[in-house]
Amino acid sequence: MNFQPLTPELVSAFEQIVGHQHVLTAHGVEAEIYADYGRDHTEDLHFAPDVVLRPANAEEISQIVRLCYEHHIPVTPRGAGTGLSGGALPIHNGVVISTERLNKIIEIDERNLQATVEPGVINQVFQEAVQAKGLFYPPDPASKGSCTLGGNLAHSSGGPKAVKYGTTRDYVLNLQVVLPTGDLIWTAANTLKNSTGYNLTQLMVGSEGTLGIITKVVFRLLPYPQQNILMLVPFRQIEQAAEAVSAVFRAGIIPSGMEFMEREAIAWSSDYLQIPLTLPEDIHAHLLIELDGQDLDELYKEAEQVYDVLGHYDVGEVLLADNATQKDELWRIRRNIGNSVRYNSVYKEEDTVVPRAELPILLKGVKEIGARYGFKSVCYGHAGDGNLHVNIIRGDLNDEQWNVGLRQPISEIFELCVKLGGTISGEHGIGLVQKGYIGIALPEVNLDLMRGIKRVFDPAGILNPGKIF
Ligand code: 2HG
Ligand code: ZN
Repeated sequence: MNFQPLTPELVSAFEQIVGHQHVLTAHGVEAEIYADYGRDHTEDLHFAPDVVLRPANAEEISQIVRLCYEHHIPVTPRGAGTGLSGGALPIHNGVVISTERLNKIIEIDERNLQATVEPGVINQVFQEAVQAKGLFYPPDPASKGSCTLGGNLAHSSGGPKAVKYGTTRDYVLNLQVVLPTGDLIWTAANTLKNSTGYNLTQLMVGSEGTLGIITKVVFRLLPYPQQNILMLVPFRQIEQAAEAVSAVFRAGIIPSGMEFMEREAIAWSSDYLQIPLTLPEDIHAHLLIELDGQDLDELYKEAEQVYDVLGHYDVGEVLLADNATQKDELWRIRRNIGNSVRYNSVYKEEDTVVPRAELPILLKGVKEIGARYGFKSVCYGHAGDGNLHVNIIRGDLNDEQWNVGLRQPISEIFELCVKLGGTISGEHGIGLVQKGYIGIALPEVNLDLMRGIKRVFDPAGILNPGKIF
């Protein structure tokens, strides 16, 4: 990649476009603020951009990208920097384009149950805005309070509700995108159905900021489910918690949340949040199960069926959260596991995913590989999707063990996923840190097709270079 250095003429051209106060360089703002634009939530990695630009709208982004295309300057698009595979890291320095100022909810169309939104809107802000109108936008990443919709689109982010409602890609009707040449396009129409040529919308969703910068999105919405039941189920044997997951679905229940947490995950998070939680010695894992809908009586009947299924396992006393405060507390504990692990240690996040009923074999395999190679892991995640987050804890591993020694065991974990019919990332994407493993999941012919698509969209190879492949 023959990138050119940034010149003072280009920096002043950027100032003409976004205004002086929205051009940040290492010398302009406090070092810590500037440094933040060079990291995301991936391990403790940092890459310094040459300049950070904070455009106000799609037209400004289009002008910036056109200049970078003409002058071979690498561009890294950025939402809130909560990504977990290094997607927002400017690994070739150059320009970081932050979408933080594209933070408007343009329209909530109650007639069509659609909304037009800018990418810099925080996920939870959008969820609450539509909920105020009785509408529902289900995708709810653990980081929903800080992550942006643009980043959710870049990875087709999931979250606990994905098990019943699907992920971000299932709600996208249309996208306005700045292509790596600077051209501005809409990918489709604002329709629930579309069979007009290749699906550029779905190609863009999950492309991790490598095929275009999303500047507007039209989402479809659902009516808000007014009722929900939440239960925390303790298991004496960790494998049985994983087995019970698919048993609930086989009983005909589709929960709106089916989260697995091994003992340390729930213990570290409740400590981190200072939320007291009694954990009997003999309890080694929990399932957090949510049922939602419009009719509470129906939900209690479903809960009875779940209890019947759980009766076949060695479970402790089930906690049925019977008020909003208790529900919020249990969800806060689940949503902060990642933060609590980050607080305790640098970690490598392996976002493994397999067919749901294979989870017990995956879990057992991960622990066996950990024992064989001498690393500790804290496992939790969206068990209903067969998606297990394996947090490998750095602890006292030295640089050699951390950066080289772990490659083999991580490869074995991914090989096990693929053998079970799964793959190497369910929601966090490939970005920078999983690049070296993508060949375990995809043959060269598939990767060549993807490289060809990248060349068509980004002939100069300037957009988020060095990611995925
Ligand atoms: C979750 O499900 C996130 O909690 C991972 O996908 C969170 O590692 C994290 O920060
Ligand atoms: Zn997750």
